[in-house]
Amino acid sequence: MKKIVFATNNSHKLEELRKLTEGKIEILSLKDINCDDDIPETADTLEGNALIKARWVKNRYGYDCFADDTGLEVEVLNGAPGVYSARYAGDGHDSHANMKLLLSNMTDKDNRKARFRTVVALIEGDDERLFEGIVNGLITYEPKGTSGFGYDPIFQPEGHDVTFAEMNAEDKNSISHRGRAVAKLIDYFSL
Ligand code: ITT
Repeated sequence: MKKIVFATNNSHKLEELRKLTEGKIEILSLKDINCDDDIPETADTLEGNALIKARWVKNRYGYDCFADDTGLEVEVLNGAPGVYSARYAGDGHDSHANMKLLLSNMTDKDNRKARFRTVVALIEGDDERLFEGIVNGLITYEPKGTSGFGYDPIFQPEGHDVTFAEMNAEDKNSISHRGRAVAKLIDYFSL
């Protein structure tokens, strides 16, 4: 089976990726290659950060790999928090604080349209490639559900009346931003 490193420090993403690629790709984690670096994400685009993470692993550890950078883009906030989604309420990757701030910035907003966008950067040898996945939806007025991670409790995907956090992992994966980007990656590998 094809084997490749997934450059993430987010255990939830790793778990989703392993489910999405089950039987097709063996995903190695950063732990598996003895990397516990806190990879800096200094770009101002998802594409830029995904490439930084993948290049970090390729250049320092030598493995072919891919990385994912994801942002929640809210229409009425001109695309915020976007590339800054992880640090919206400050450093520390605190999902609860991030959701609370987002909901408070939207209390008087009727336009709840938002989308999750994932960019996957793949590096194989000298070859770099990007794959994008998008899911449109709405920001709810309060958090609902306990599955998933990050902003899942306040994101209701288009065509559904529940949030990502009220769906099981398979249902989220089948329509999510990450699921769509990874489907393109699997397609590219012709698996
Ligand atoms: P790595 O960079 O190590 O992969 P990260 O958690 O820092 O992990 P991002 O830079 O892509 O990941 O941060 C994106 C933010 O958006 C972060 O706060 C996540 O919790 C959130 N996020 C990413 N994917 C999500 C998803 O599928 N559902 C809900 N929130 C998500």
